[in-house]
Amino acid sequence: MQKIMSKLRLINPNSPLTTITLPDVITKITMGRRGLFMPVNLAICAAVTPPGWEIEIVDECIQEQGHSPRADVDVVAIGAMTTQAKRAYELADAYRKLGVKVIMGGIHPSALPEEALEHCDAVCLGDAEGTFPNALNDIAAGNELKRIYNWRDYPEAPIVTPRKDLLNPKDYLVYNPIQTSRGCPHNCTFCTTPAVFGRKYRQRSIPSIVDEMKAAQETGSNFFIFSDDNFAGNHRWALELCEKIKPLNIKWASQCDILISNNDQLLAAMRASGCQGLIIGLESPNPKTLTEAHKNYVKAESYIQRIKKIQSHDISLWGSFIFGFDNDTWDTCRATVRFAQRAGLVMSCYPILTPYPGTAIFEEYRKQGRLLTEDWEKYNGATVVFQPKQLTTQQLAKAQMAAFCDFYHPASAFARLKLLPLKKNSWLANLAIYWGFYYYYQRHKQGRPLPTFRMDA
Ligand code: B12
Ligand code: SF4
Repeated sequence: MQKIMSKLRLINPNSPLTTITLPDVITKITMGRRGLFMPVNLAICAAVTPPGWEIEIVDECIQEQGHSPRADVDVVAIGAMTTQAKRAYELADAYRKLGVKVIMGGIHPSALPEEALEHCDAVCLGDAEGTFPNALNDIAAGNELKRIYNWRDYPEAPIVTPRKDLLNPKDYLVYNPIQTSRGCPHNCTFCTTPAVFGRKYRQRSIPSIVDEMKAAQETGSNFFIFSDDNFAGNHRWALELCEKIKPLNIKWASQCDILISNNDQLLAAMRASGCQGLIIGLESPNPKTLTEAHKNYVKAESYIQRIKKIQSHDISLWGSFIFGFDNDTWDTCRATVRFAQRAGLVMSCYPILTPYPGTAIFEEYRKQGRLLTEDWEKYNGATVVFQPKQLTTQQLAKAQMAAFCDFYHPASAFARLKLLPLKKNSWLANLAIYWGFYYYYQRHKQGRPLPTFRMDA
């Protein structure tokens, strides 16, 4: 039997209370699940932890009461998106006061390592696979921890299979996410993926993906979300993956860029391997906005034709748009929602433009004095944290809500989804989201009417 060397606690800090992730709203729209997405990042950290460590994962996002730091472990490792950073630092400070060593990683500490180092002993930059075991080995060997473990120093470390056995699938709506690749070859100026990880597209070994799926099938899972940045960053590899997973007879969904519409062979292989739907970052149907966002690998004028092509393969589309670019007005935001309805998207989302640290627009807005706050908790896509150009902050916030409420209104759902052929899951998701907004306005906004673009700004 392996001797226990030390105790390790991995923590997913609470996300701030934003509209879409308010715990009571989540519980309502997910019919009882406590969280949306299993924290795969920590399950990966657990998977690369060297033998001999006793591991516990604490997911604050599914807890009613926050986690209370206790000095009953030797090391705490905390992951954070930007919106989780404030809570992550509170936990890190509290653990350090108790004399526990703290390691931080994830997208925010990777973007701002110097800031994170004010609260922890070491930062793992980028992917955990190479960095995290080395940090733990240094602790186990009694070596001094380096301040920074940089993933670029471990280029050979492969993407591993996460230890999902340490989490309870019943806690999550998406209880079986699978990461097949990381990164994106594009360079949109608002996106943290190329800003923090560069543009190198990293693929996981196909046999390890297939094995992870087979193991999940044994526990009754047959629907998978591929939680990639861009499933189609390498068409040849994606085609091979589809061919290998086809015999598993599964259903899956993922996100990718719209250039997939160029490749009929890949689209057909995706559908044949069980692809039901794709989330595509469209940002805006306005060509000026795409230019502003440096999303120059595609022309907005070609969107409808590309969307129709993907839909013709019987793959449903979820469009992701962003509100708040300098070109945006109340009217362009309304036009975006009307576009999403006209395009027959089954789902869509409208986050508020957020200048995440590390991105080009963060630097640009900071130089222009347009950042209204650096309270990271507010960097959640549901709060206006910069001064928009053609809208007030209130108008921008209202446009986001009007977009969700108009798009998911049952009449809009009926026009997009029709009754036949019955898209049961899309209907359920649309009604659940509309119900979530209705509940939110009743419960948290004193019963005020839902915003709509039929009103003026
Ligand atoms: C699933 C997902 C979610 C899930 C939950 C994620 C979770 N479990 O916490 C949900 C749907 C809830 C979500 C919400 C949001 N998300 Co999100 N999400 C993702 C997505 C698609 C996959 C995350 C994932 O599981 N990745 C797989 C893991 C393995 O990758 P990873 O987290 O990067 O982890 C690796 C490294 O970063 C590192 N690492 C990570 N943590 C740690 C910890 C330690 C200790 C160490 C050593 C290393 C380490 O090692 C890991 C393995 O190599 C990513 C995009 C992506 N592909 O990563 C966006 C992403 C993380 N989300 C993002 C954003 C912006 C949001 C929202 C703010 C969006 C919005 N407007 O609503 C909200 C936040 C809402 C809120 N109130 O909190 C951004 C983060 C930007 C930023 N700077 O914070 C991302 C990167 C997408 C993007 N390109 O912009 N999201
Ligand atoms: S295509 Fe998507 S993932 Fe890639 S850089 Fe642009 S926004 Fe980011």
